Amino acid sequence: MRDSPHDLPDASAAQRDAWAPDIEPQRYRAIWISDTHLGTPTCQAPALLDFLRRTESEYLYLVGDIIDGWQLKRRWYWHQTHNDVVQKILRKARRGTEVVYIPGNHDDAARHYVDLAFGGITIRHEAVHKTARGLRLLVTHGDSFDAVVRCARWLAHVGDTLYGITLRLNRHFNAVRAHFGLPYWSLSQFLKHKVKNAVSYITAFEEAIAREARERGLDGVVCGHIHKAEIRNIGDIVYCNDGDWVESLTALVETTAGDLEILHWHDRAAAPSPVELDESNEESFNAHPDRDRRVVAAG
Ligand SMILES: [Mn+2]
Repeated sequence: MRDSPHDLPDASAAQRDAWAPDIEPQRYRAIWISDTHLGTPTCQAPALLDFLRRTESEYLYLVGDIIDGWQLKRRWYWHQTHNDVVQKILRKARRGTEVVYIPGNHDDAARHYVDLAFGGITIRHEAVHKTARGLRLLVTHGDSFDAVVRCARWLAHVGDTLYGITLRLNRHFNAVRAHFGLPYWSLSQFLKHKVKNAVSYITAFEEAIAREARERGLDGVVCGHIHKAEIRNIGDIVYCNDGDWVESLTALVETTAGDLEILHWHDRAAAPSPVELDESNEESFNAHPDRDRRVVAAG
C-alpha cells in the first residue's frame, strides 16, 4: 500500500518521489503516542510523520497533548507538516486502524467531545487496553496525577549546566546582598533543591498512577504527560510512558506477539525527510541522532 504524494508547494520532484516510496510499514498490534504538541514550533512533525508512515497497527492511541491548544491560543502556529500528521492519522482510521484519542491538559478542549467520534477517531476520557497476552492496561494522559510542578522538569534538565553559571552569578548576587546587609543566600543550592524536587515529583507521579491502576484491579498503565518514555514494574504494576514528540521522539508499541516496547525514533537512521522546512523551522527538523536535543518543559 502506498500513500499518494502530497501537494507540497515547495517540494521538488525528487522530494515528491521520496514522499511515496514503497515502504513496507512495520506492523504492531497497538501503538501509543502522546505529547506531540502540534501547533507549536517545538513539535517534531517531520519525524512524527516518518514514524506514522513506517508503522501500522490495529490500535492507535493518541494519549493526550496531541494539539497544543494552550500555545495556539497564545500564538497561532500551524505548519504544513502538522496538517500532514492529522491527515495521516485520519487516513489510518479510514483504513481500519482503531484510533482512540484521549485528550490531555494542553488539548483539554477536546474533553467536551468525549465518547463522540470524528472521522473514525473516538474520543475517550480514558481507555483500558487488553494486550494479546491478556494484560489489562489503563490508558490515560496522566495530568490528573499532576501536582502543579510545572517547570520542575525543565530545571532537572538544565540544572547541571546551570551550576557553573549560578556559582558565578551567586558571587555577584551575594556581593549586592552583603552591600545591603543581607545574609548569604545560595542560588545554586536553591536550584539543586529544585532539581531534587523534580526527580521526586516524577517518582511521585509514577507511583500515584501505578496505585490507581492497582486499585482498579488492572495490570498496568500507559500514560504520557511527563515526556519521559519508560517501561518498568512498580510493584506488581507495569508502568508505561510513551514519551513525547518534541524532544525524545518516542512511542510505546505492543508487538503482534503481545510484548510492550519503546521505539526511539532518534535512533533510527531515518531517511531524510522529504519535507522542505523553511529556515525558522529548521530546529524542529528530523529524527537525526546528531541533532542537539531540545530542552522543553513538560506541562
Ligand atoms: Mn500534558
